[in-house]
Amino acid sequence: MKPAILSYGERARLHKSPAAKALLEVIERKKSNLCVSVDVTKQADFLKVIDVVGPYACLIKTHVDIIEDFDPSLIKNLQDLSVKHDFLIFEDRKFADIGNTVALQYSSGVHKIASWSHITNAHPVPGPSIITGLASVGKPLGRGLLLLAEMSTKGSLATGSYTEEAVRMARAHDDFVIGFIAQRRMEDVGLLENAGESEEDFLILTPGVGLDSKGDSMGQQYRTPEQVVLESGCDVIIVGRGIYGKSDNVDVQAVQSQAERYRTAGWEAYQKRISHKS
Ligand code: S5P
Repeated sequence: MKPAILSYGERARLHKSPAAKALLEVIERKKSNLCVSVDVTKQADFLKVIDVVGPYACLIKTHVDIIEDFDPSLIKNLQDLSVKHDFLIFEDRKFADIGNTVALQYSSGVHKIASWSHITNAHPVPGPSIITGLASVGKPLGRGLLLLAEMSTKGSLATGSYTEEAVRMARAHDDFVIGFIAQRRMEDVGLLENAGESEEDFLILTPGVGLDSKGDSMGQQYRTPEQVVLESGCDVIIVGRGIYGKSDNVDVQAVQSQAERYRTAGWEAYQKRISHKS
């Protein structure tokens, strides 16, 4: 059965990846398919936003390298919030180098991403060796990888045969790749005719989501949760500025009400999707 017509809970029971299973379970438990992208540059703002949005999110997406006053205590505080509010952590590192280098970037350096991030992502541009490099570090820890099969930006080059190759790479490494950053479902992408019904269940996490704006001045393009989850069949909406607003002036009340609003919009779109198709 196609994942888009199954509930998150049913998919959690069927999934063999521990990271995908954990994400699907938290989505079902919290009735939230909202991932909040917390792209702020000060530790205090970062932790404040996460503490406010945590109850509404299944996943918190980080860019740890933009934190100006980073020190290792931040990771401990982030992990404590992840337990307090029951969400998973996704470091949006967008690895893009040879296997040996990405393995080092993932395991080592200041940030030691693999030690705390349940999910991370990579560009497929180097070919399958990027997956084997990252898997050598992440698989023993039960982590999961998303491949960037498409991007939300105007003029993205991740289209056509590039997207198809990303999907083929994921299929060949589905013991570590749990899904895609993409704008739509990928089940039919790159399949030969007569390939038959596939059993695969790749999660689709989708950025470029906004209820009040169509984009920004730097090429970002937004669609609504309904377009993303109901019309395009995606699983998780990724929302950044639509929720936290201006990063230099965090308004706790506003952040909380936006998180609630996006969570409701994402969940209602999912409920419509599974009731339409069953
Ligand atoms: O195609 C993409 C892939 C990603 S991961 N487009 C994106 O916007 N992202 C990320 O999602 C981006 O790096 C940012 O952290 C977030 C979108 O932020 P927003 O403020 O535009 O919602």
